[in-house]
Amino acid sequence: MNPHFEPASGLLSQLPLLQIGLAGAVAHVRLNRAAKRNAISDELIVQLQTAFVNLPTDIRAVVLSGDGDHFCAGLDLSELVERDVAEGVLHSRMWHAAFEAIQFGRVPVIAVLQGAVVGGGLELASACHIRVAEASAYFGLPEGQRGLFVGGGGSARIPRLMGVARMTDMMLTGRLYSAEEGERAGLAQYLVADGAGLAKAIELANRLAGNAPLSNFAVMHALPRISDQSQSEGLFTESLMSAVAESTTDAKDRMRAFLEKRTGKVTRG
Ligand code: 1HE
Repeated sequence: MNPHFEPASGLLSQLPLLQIGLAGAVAHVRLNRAAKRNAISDELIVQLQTAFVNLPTDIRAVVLSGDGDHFCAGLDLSELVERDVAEGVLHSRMWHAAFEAIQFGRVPVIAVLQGAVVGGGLELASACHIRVAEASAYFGLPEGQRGLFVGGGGSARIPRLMGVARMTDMMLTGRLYSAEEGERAGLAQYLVADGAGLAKAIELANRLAGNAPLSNFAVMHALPRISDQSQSEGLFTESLMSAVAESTTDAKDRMRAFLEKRTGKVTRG
């Protein structure tokens, strides 16, 4: 855990498969199961959901990372062996609920990716809003080789990042994407050196924690829904969302600050 982060207290400190730290408006949630390469057991899924629905109200952004050399090895395969069909559906729905709490929660989430980002690990990463990949990261969907299909929302989220054709190829052939290829294909938005991911994600989290909360909410909640709508419905939703956002005191204060030259310009410097 980054030394600037204070360990969370209360319920958030009682989730042993996660390590949660708080620093100002940013929470750092770390998968704490390096011995099993952060494989996602039922217990871990429940703890992830608990963490994301119980974030302190003053938290405005989250960094999600995995302890050790790998972000996440996906589904805990040791728990899969005895499951019947009905249990399988419920299990998948449990993942959906947890990852919905991440994607459609209150605050944006930035994932730090290193080593294996595979199977359910890639599904978890794709439920986050921004992904920072270290050079060691690699992406794969070995479900095809394991006799499985994605069950954690991957079929809905991953094609929205990289397209159906690329995901089909990954699943059918077992193809792995390197960090660089993943960044080019849309699986990650930032590519950094090994060991530099957490600092980059914290920097980004602090930056977006300073945005108007309603603007962040609109990006997280309206943008993916508008992209699911027809152009006509999407444009109408956009008008409603933008009118709501610009009507807030926060927006008016920020626009006034620019007009009165009290705030920065949009420059590259
Ligand atoms: C695991 C898991 C796991 C590691 N479930 N126990 N996911 C996969 O098919 C990926 C499977 N894992 C791997 O390919 C490798 O473990 C890694 C490339 C990620 C890492 O390799 P390595 O050499 O660093 O570690 P390791 O020696 O393979 O694993 C260390 C331990 O973690 C070992 O346990 P140990 O008791 O022998 O020490 C492994 O058994 C354990 N481990 N990965 C259970 N995934 C909602 S549907 C989603 C469907 C999927 O995600 S399918 C993809 C599953």
